[in-house]
Amino acid sequence: MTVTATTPLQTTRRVLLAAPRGYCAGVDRAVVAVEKALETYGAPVYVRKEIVHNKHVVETLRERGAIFVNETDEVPEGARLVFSAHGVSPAVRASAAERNLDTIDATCPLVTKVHKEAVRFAKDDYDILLIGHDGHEEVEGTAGEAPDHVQVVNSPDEVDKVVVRDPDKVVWISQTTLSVDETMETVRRLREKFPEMQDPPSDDICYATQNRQVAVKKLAPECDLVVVVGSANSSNSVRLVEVALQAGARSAYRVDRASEIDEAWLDGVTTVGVTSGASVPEILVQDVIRHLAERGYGDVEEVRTATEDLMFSLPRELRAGLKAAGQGDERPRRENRRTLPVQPV
Ligand code: 2E4
Ligand code: SF4
Repeated sequence: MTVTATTPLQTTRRVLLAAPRGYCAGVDRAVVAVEKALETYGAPVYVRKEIVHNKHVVETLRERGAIFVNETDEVPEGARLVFSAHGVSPAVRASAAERNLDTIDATCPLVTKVHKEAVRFAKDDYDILLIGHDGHEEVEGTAGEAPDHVQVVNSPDEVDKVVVRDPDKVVWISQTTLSVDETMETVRRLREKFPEMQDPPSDDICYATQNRQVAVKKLAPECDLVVVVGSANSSNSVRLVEVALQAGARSAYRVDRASEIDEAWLDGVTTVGVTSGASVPEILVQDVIRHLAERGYGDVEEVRTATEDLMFSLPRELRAGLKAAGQGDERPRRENRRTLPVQPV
């Protein structure tokens, strides 16, 4: 008889908690930018679109005096407007300037990097294949840098319909929050079609997106259920559900908050994986952990695949404003503070 080594059968209820999870450097910077703008200039501070795609963050900032708008023409002439972390096109900047808006640009620097790639390749007259989701704010902003050169490729299945002017002058770039595996499949099919296609100068899918996917992949095969905390319009959070299922989780769901966990999801479940998207405050994850502990899942083990210490300085316009108001731009590291006040959820 051949005896093979197997993992001992897990019989006690437990939680595997992914790390890294939650806030990335770009989200932290954007949320702090709105908080500091409110503290320094007073309410209202206008914000174009959701500063990050998280209901709790948006509701909390709204209570403090932020006014979220869809477009610049909803903002009174001369008022202060923050651009969200997902970035804006030059057309949006121009319309804000026309209205004399005092803008604070909270675009994540890693999104700005992709904008610069689009500008550079358009200048060299490349056909730019932007892998990303049509209608997502980040894709609108990046495509808006070079609308005549960019076409959006939503998925591997869309590769068949891509047409370019010169197959020897094509480059692909991407949204920052995609599934790494699905994007690589899109790139593989594009390269089959356009063998001379150029790669972007560096990874466009950012470090935070990649790290959160690696962590959830590690714990997913052991999980009967994976709970991803994040909002429905948060691309990177939704991708974590897909990645967990592809990596072997028996089931995976996204919730905005603990109370959305359906009791039926826990039927027969021994191991629950928990993670959160890059726009999700840690207090929402801790609520989920408490909720699960009350149902017998009190044993929590962290599964860490990377350590993150990146921190971006605040937007330049805000730093100048803080200096003029005699305030500093320092902030404690994310892990040492609550970015948002604790509220009943
Ligand atoms: C800016 C760029 O892009 P996604 O929908 O995942 O945004 P979310 O606000 O959930 O996450 C933060 C973020 C912001 C990610 N990339
Ligand atoms: Fe920036 Fe990445 Fe965070 Fe998006 S997920 S805000 S690109 S660090």
